[in-house]
Amino acid sequence: MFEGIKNKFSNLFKKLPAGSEIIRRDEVESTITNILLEADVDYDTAQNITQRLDRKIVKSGRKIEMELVKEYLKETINEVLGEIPPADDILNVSKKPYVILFLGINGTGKTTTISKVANYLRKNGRRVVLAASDTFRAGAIEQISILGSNLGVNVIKHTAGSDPSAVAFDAIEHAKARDIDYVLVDSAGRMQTNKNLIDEMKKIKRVAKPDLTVMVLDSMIGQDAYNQAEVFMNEIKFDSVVLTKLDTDARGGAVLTIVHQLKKPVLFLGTGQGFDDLIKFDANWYIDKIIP
Ligand SMILES: Nc1nc2c(ncn2[C@@H]2O[C@H](COP(=O)(O)OP(=O)(O)OP(=O)(O)O)[C@@H](O)[C@H]2O)c(=O)[nH]1
Ligand SMILES: [Mg+2]
Repeated sequence: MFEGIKNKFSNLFKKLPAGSEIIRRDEVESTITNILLEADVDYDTAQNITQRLDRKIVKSGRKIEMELVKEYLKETINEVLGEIPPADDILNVSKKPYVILFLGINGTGKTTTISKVANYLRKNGRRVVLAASDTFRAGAIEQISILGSNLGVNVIKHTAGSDPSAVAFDAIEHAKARDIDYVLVDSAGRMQTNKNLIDEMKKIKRVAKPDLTVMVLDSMIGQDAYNQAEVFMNEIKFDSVVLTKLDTDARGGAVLTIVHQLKKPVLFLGTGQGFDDLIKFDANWYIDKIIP
């Protein structure tokens, strides 16, 4: 994971042996900007990071070692990630059932993520039910039913084409009647038109009143992930983001763009197709992964 960005930073910081000073500040900074851009960090965020870094370098005087630049870079990224509060701990909630709605464009990994989150909750001793609220895509109900049965988790479903909000509503009633802790609501990623999709999401939100709305974004599409989220955000409020497919050659910089531009925390990272391929996002872990 994050091999590209990690190797580039590693090469940059290896260039000068320990103890030697950097000679061209501007060169180091433009290299860092490029590494960030190549890792799918958007231009504004990359600039913001290098400007802050520059201020730290300038402040510490003219003679500066590469080792210190690295520490400053880590510090800067930590500041960027710390500008918004981290995502809520979904294990530590006071409402029952706690309803989580998963949104996103088709194929980003919503349904797979739901199965992983269900697995995570189950492993932590929580009771879960799934709502098969993607009633639009052929095969979606079957897909989530199979995942549910493999996990040993109940799936509330209606027939294909039925009202997604009604499915969510029933799943919540089911949870209330059976003392179930969490309802995870799936949703369609595509409908006849984008307007239909957005209207449907709004309706599910109105009816299910989710305690947490999670936007699922595919890290493989780089910059577009951010653009997609922005479109959604203007229409439907969401609380946090799950970034999927980080096990592929996705470059991982989207994390910084999401936090800096969308001002939303990253809740989980998806790192594969299996139930256990889910990592709870942590800023220090991320920084250590991208800067060796
Ligand atoms: N490698 C990898 N594949 C993933 C990950 N998350 C999801 N996928 C795959 O991406 C594809 C789409 O995943 P789904 O969970 O069906 O996506 P969705 O958002 O529910 O798609 P729609 O229901 O069509 O809107 C599947 O083949 C998943 O196995 C991940 O973290 N890593
Ligand atoms: Mg799906």
